[in-house]
Order: sequence, then C-alpha cells, then structure tokens
Amino acid sequence: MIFNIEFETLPREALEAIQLRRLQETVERVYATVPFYRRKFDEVGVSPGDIQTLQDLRRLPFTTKQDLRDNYPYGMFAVPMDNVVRIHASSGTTGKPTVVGYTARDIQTWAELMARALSAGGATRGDIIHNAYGYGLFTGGLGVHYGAERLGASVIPISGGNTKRQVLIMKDFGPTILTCTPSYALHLAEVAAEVGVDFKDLRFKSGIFGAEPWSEEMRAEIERKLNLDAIDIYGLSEVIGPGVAVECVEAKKGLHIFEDHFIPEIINPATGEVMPNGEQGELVFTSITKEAFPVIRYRTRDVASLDRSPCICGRTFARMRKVSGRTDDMLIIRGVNVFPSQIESVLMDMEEVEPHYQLIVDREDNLDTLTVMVEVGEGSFSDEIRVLQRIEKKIAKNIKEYLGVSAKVKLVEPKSIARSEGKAQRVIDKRRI
Ligand code: DLL
Repeated sequence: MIFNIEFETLPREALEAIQLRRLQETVERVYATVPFYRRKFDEVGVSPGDIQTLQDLRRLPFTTKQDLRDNYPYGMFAVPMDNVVRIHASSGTTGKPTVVGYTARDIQTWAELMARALSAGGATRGDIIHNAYGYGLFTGGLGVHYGAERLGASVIPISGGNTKRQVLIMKDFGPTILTCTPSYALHLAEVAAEVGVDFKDLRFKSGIFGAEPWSEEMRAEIERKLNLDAIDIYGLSEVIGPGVAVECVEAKKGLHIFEDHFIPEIINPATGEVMPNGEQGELVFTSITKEAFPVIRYRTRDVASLDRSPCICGRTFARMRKVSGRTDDMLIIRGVNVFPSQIESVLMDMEEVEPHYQLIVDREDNLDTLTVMVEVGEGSFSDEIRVLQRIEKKIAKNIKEYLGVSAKVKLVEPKSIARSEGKAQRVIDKRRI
C-alpha cells in the first residue's frame, strides 16, 4: 500500500518543482546558519541565489564524513540547541562517532518516511511489528518505532539481543512483520530451529531488513528459511537514519528513494563527476527538508546506481539498486577490486555452505592474501576430509572464475563464526594494523 499517495506518485515535473523550491530554501538556510557551509560555498564562489535550477546543485561542494568529524559534535547543526529534541550518533569503526540532531519537525518527517517505508514493505495498521533493530544511539530501533506508530501498527520494541527470548515472543505475540539486520534475521532462524520453532508456524509475512549490504542470494536464503518476503531498506544517520529508500513488496527490484525529501546523485568517487544515468558509482544525498542537521551533497561512500524507469507499484520516485558495497569496503586484492557482496553471491550459490562467512585480508611477502572462512552445513560437516577439501576447491575455483582473484577457502564448523545482533562484521583487514 502507498502510505502517502499524493507525494509518492507525483509526476516528475511536479516533483522537481518541489525539489527545487526546497533545495533553494535549504541552501539559503545553511548558508545563513552553519559557518562550515558558508565558508565552503564562499570558497567556490557560489551564493544561495545562484541555485536557479536543479542542475545548479552540481555547483555546490561535497560534504564528507571528515567534515562532520571536524565539526564534532554539534558544529554542523543549523538550529540552536533549544530546538533540538533528539540526538543520534553512528558508531563508525574508526575515530569519533558522527553526531546528528533532529527538531520536533524532523522527527515527524522521519516518522512519515518510515511509515511510508514499512507500508512499501507490506505493513498496514493491522500488523504487529517485531522490531529487533537496536534501540539507542543507533537510528534503526527508534526510526522503525516511530514509523510503526505513525502507520498505526502495533510495535514490539524488543531491540537486539537475547535471541532465545525473542523467539519465544515471536511464538506467543504473533508478530507479522520482522525488522532487523539481514544477518540477525538469519541468526533468529538458526536459534528458532535450535529451540524447535519453525518459522512456517509463525505469522510473519514480510521482513524489512537493512543497515548492512546483503546480496540477492542472501535474500533468497532468508525468504526460504524465514518464510516471508524479504524487503531491503536503506538509510544512514547523516541523512536521517533508516527511511531514505526502500523496496516495494510488489517489485522487490531497487529501492525507491523518497525524493521529495532527499535529492540523490551518483558520482565517480575518484573525480567527483556526476555519472550518466544508470551507471554505478558513489551515492550522494542532499537533504531538502531537514531542519536541525541538513546535509548538502553528502558523500555516502555507498556504491549503487539509479533507475528512473517506472515501477509496477505506481511510485514515481527513482530507485537505487541494492547497495553493492562501500567505496571504503572495496577490497583491492593484488590490484583486483572485490566487494564482499560479490563473494557472498558466490558462496550463497553453493548448497554445501551456510550464509555465515568472514573475509580475512592480509599481506604476506608484500602480496595481498584473501582467506574466505565459511561455515559448512550440518550435513556436510560430518563428511570426510576429502569431501571438505573438494568443497573448498570448488569455492576457490568459482571465486577465481567470477571475480578473478585467488582466495584460500577455509571451511569451518557450523556456528563457529561470531553472530551479531546488529551489523555483521564481514571483513577483517589485517593489512591496516
Ligand atoms: O544503518 C540506518 C539504518 C537502520 C538503515 C536500519 C536501515 C535499517 P548507520 O548506522 O549510520 O545507519 O549506517 C549507514 O549502513 O552508509 C550503508 O553503508 C549501510 N547500509 C544501511 N542500509 C543498507 C542497505 C543505518 N539496505 C550505513 N544496504 C550506510 C546496504 C546499507 N548497506
């Protein structure tokens, strides 16, 4: 169902008129209130009045994660603290967290976008949402929570962790929508099986999964094991949190970007040039309605492409393809660019292994090495060494064939790779240590 039929099905021309007006307002506001933006705009000699068309967005400078760090914690806020009602932060693997703020109106906007997203994923006011995204500084838990309430659904604020108890609650409370990271969804399935609960006996119809990259093959695996429609939801704290883009349950083919609130661009990460339509590159977002923490041309480091063709669901917003990785997650193994998700696709295509894996990158004698650790299924685990070696060889051969890199494959015991309640850690790069 389309939550906001008026905005989600706007003809392109009307949408662009709204975007331009909102962009002009945002640019004017950040120029007046955030010293960082004023300085950056002055440096390139662009003033708010120069933004006459949507194309003029390209004249504005990019904003990077480093810029946010340099202005830690509140330097990028565009309103006085008096008007800020909520603070979130993204943990980040290195350095200080990124701090983001919301006014009361921003919280309302976010709730509306999340209501749209849950609705696109198949939720209605009659649903019970088991929300296993973490509550706290992470935007996942509270983002879904407010969206669920705005939609009028019932929300179970279970948060992450205590997985056995979650399974019990799923059995007793009868939730119909599951929200968590895709890796945690698989972990829930695993623990359910351990305690003798079959997802086929639960009432779930959709799962709305995001916060980390996952492949089409992983989707198939989740749908099979959890017996539901697995929907991809995308977002990042800097832009608003979850609810920047979402797939529709009708097509499951690309994520509709809520373009009446965010303007997407795809750039070449090396040159900063805007890429031609449909080509893959780094996603860049400009927020056009946020008050407390507006971002201008924020470089996400996420790799995707845009599809502007019409969708069967009736939404007119452009779709981004499933994120294939991050520019800074891209592994360069002896000169070959490899995304963890590509290896995931190869692994998921093999019946003998489970969807739990970790990639270890190291350097030996000045040469990069890639070790793929992947769990074997319970069935194959008892097999003799010879059989296991054959599977390892087969995986290594497929990785070489599809991706052009040599990898050492190590099959490990079922359940030996750490499970996460939130984002899974797929890559351990020992080269940087
Ligand atoms: O992960 C917000 C979120 C919460 C999205 C719940 C979806 C569901 P951050 O912690 O700031 O915010 O991390 C943002 O996570 O730049 C991507 O690299 C990655 N990411 C988020 N959603 C997806 C997705 C939340 N669907 C970073 N596919 C982003 C791939 C994703 N990567």
